[in-house]
Amino acid sequence: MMPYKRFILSKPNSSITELPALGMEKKDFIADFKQYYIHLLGRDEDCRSPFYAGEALSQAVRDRLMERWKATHKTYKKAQGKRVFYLSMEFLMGRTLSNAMLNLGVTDVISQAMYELGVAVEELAESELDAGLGNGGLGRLAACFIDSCATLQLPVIGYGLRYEYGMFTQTIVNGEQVEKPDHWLRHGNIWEIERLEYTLPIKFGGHTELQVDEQGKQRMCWINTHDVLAVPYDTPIPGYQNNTVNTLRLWKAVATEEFNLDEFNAGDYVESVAAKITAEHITMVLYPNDANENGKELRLRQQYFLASASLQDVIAHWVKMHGNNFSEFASKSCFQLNDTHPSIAVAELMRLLMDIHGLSWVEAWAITQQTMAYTNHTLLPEALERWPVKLMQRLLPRLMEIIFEINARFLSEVAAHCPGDNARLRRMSIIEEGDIQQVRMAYLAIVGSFSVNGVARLHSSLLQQGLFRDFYELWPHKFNNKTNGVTPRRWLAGCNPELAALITETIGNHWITDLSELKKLAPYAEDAGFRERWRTIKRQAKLRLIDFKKQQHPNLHLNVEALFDVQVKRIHEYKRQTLNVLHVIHLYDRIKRGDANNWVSRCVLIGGKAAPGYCMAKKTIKLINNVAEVINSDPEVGDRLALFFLTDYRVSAMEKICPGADLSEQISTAGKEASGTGNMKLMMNGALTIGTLDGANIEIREEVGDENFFLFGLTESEIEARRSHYDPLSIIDQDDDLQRVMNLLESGHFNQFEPGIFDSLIASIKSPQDPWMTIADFRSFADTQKRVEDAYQDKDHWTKMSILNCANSGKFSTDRTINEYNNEIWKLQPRPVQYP
Ligand code: 26W
Repeated sequence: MMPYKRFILSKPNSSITELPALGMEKKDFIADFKQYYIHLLGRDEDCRSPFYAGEALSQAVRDRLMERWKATHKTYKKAQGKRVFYLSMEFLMGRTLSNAMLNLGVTDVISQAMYELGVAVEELAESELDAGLGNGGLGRLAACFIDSCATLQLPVIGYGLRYEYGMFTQTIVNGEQVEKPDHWLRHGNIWEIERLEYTLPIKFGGHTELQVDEQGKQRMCWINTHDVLAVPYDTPIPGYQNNTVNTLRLWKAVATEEFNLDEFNAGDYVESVAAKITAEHITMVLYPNDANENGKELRLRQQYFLASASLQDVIAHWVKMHGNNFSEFASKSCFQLNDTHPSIAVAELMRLLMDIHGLSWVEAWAITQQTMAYTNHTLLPEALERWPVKLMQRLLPRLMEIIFEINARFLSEVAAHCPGDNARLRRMSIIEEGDIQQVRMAYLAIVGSFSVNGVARLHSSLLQQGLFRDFYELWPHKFNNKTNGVTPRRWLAGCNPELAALITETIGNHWITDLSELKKLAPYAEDAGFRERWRTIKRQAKLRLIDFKKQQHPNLHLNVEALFDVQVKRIHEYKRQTLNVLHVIHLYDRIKRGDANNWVSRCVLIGGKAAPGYCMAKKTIKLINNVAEVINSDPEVGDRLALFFLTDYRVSAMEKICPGADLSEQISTAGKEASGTGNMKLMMNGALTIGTLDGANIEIREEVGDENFFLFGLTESEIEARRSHYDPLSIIDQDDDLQRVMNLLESGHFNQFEPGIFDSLIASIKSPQDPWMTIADFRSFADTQKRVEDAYQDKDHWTKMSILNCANSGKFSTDRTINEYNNEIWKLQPRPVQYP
């Protein structure tokens, strides 16, 4: 029997599936650990690698997850309630072991158990590779969301792709980024379970044909396709100490075993076996672009593969429970689309309901429009996905027909609403006309959904006034905001156990699942003893961050008393790492010209990956490294200023960085950063923000108060007003400090033996067309950095502000975000899980 054919036990016998609950005490973990280490893995005392001990421990932890996973499954099945399916091309999960221990509530028990065996649990946890199946904010948000869904006991399933290679590993060679493939599965992945029995076929290519079925009904058939199999791999997602374990289901592409040999003659045997490779390419690698759609065919294949596999899976489950009756499908399902990446799901759901399950267009469209919800994550026009009609016709002919029909019906609705407004029809059409006809995926998503949301208040309102204005005028009720968050389990309790312990000692432990409780810390900002403890913990975290940094730069000396100034995020012009560098050069120049009275030592840490094809972002990395080289090796600078590039920024790196940060740089051009979430992690761990009025910074400042936030820069409307007469050269002319900075840059001070390498970067910031207006914000940035230094000199006051930042970060828990999604969009009932 093919393993992917569903097998059913003739009469399910409960004795197969019932086991007594596993023990959760120290002795139980010691016994299980030994058994896995010795029997399963075959290791002994000669094996010194933390990896195998980590595997044995993970296995023991996984067993505990598994029992609760089954219990959760049964609970949801019994309830027969509504479910949500979170469709995302990215889930940036990071490491699993320590988070699983935290959420199971066994961190301390296991540390003690391992200690007795002479093993340091931290070392085991460190040996785990990151699951880097995402680019940045959007992927990490998906990971934080599913943590909160499980913690809130909501029946939500994450659907994504199981990339063989995740986000590339970044190395730096001669100051430049060099990408190395991330083969994260090379040692296996203990957290996943292959589910061959739920394998599904996915169609590509072929053509459509109208056929008449047995009942004489006409049905569109999509035939002569090249099919690829989608095999699901499930990962358990535990809630925080509540017995809920939800599912993240990731699809792997596998060639059909038949090789379609009948299509070929015997002479094509090798070619047909080789076709297997093409099929399996689909989930081979994550596209490392974070804000630039690049229209590659393989990417469209990935998107359809995710959408079709996930929808077929949901529908197969529905049919198993309800037969071919879809009358309650819409009231019991919701698909949340993480950006436009999975939005082909709108057309795929239509296809499955009509062509496979025999519903009419009207019935299928009603279901689609009641079940799809779309989240937008960016305002940058270059990030908006469009697919050539020609490509879609070739790859997904049936879907293209359906999209044309959706568009025709939609445009007649618009025409009825605004008779005679042809310009509007043209603007709103899902099909963009022009030399190359293209499908505008964001418009398809809006038309097909009942909810459209942005990810911070400013972002959502800019969507309504700008990018999606016509749609907002037509359907104002669809539009809403859901300000992002981060999970406090990973981003405070897990990554900063010392601070978490102090908080729990002070206000109890309810904050872990109700982050608004942190408000109770505010009065302690006035308590000198508490401040002292807070400072000590921050200092310890800074020392650990120095240690972490030493792994990359062994002969490095960092002053723990210095202000740790951190900017970690993808490298992009709109995020303005360049502005940060200009300021560092300015500080360097001040030291060199002897303007260093009352100096505040500063250590600037910048980290992030550049998309491999994004030249300007790569130049920015080179600039950071070159400036760092000059500054760090200048004896005159000493430990007053240091600049470091943090190589290979990723989830597990942020877990070490955010506890040790004093200052969080959130300096994007106003109106460009949809939300930001690194800003929230840093705030939660007591960093102060220097930031523009952009994305969630606005709400962060609102929560913490202007006096505890360093605001600078032009506002979104000022930026837009300035564009027509932006004159960076005259700004440079009128600012001595900036002029000196530009002179240093232009004279080749940082690239003495590499003439001209920064010319393009310099030209772009000096151009009146610079969309990011870096030069416009320099003065205000430098002045505000001066205020930061003055504030840092008053240690006590700084600590107060640090405490207040943490105390007022409660809003930025994804528990709050997910409650809003649930109350306003999903409307799920929590389903508590009893176990044992
Ligand atoms: C087409 C390729 C592509 C891939 C990813 C285009 C665009 C993206 C996303 C826009 C990348 C992303 O991560 N966006 C970020 O989403 C976060 C979560 O909502 C926000 O906090 C960030 O501001 C936003 O840049």
